[in-house]
Amino acid sequence: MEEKKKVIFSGIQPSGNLTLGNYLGALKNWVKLQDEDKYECYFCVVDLHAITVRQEPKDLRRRTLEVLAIYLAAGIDPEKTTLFIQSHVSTHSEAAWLLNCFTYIGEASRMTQFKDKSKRYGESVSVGLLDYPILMAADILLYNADLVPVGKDQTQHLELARDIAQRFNNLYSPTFTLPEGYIPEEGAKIMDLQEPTKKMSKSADNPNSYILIMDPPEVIRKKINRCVTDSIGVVNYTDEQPGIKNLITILGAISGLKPDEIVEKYKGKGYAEFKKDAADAIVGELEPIQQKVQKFLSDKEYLESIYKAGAQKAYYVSNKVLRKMQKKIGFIPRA
Ligand code: ATP
Ligand code: LTN
Repeated sequence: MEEKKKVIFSGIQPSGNLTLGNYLGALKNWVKLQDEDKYECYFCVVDLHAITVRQEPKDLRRRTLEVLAIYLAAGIDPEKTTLFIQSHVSTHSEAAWLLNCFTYIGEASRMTQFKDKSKRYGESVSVGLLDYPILMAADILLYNADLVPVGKDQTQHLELARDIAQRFNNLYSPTFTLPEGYIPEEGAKIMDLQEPTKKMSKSADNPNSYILIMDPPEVIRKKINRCVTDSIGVVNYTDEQPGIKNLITILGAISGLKPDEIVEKYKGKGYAEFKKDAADAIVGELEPIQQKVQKFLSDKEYLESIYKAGAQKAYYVSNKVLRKMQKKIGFIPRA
């Protein structure tokens, strides 16, 4: 008999326009994993997560479809992979409630993402933001995912998912697979172009801080040209030069070159040339994707057929696990 394939689950929020960080830290690796043909992959547009901060309804609708189109344009193949929209699969919300009751306030409020974001919103931070990693745990555990490809910023959330899974397994009986993170070597953390000690984020206030997957070539060139570097003037991969280090990471993730190979290549050359090459590489990578995104977005019927089939499959798989959880907790099985 064929051995059971390992399961992969991941998602991106439609909470803003996707950045180069999302692409290099997440999407590009998903495509690689999918193409290895040894995993059963589920990739989701996590719109339930997006509403942990206020969203304009029409923007949320537009972006949700755009994220789906970006998945497809980046090379996610719906023939091989289950692609769906989180809110279309009700098991996620249901399982999140159950898991809430197996998570401690202390654990949830220790999450750095919650602490960072709640600083910004103060007292009016939503309970949803605290609950965010528990919904994420539900996403992952419902599919018994073995591997979760994410950027480095998500490792703490993954550990929480493992802790919750283990707690449930210990209290009842083995129910969930303990998921492992799968953090790419290159591109694990792309930094803000203006403050290169912070991660590049689609919710940053200054648009010069990030490159969007959909930024036109001239905008990409301008942003790279303006990105913060230093006065040292030598292309080196070191924490003392976080701006240059970040560009090396970006170039490496796109070209496959190792940081020291890039440093070697730019020995004796100035930042201007280095920046120009980095911008060329980014444009070269993103331009074909942008064209495909436009093509997919102009075919709403096709998009609909993809997310409809994806939700059906996802519901079927996740509902079995949800029923198991309910049964173990002590709910009366439905007649
Ligand atoms: P926000 O910036 O609004 O908090 P986000 O972009 O971090 O959002 P998601 O859209 O949920 O959050 O992230 C999707 C994926 O992209 C995750 O796997 C995350 O680790 C990855 N990711 C996001 N930003 C970066 C980055 N700067 N570098 C590498 N990976 C990133
Ligand atoms: N919190 C994640 C997005 C996310 C996710 C998931 C990632 C929600 N559910 C399940 C992997 C698996 C983030 O990247 N910001």
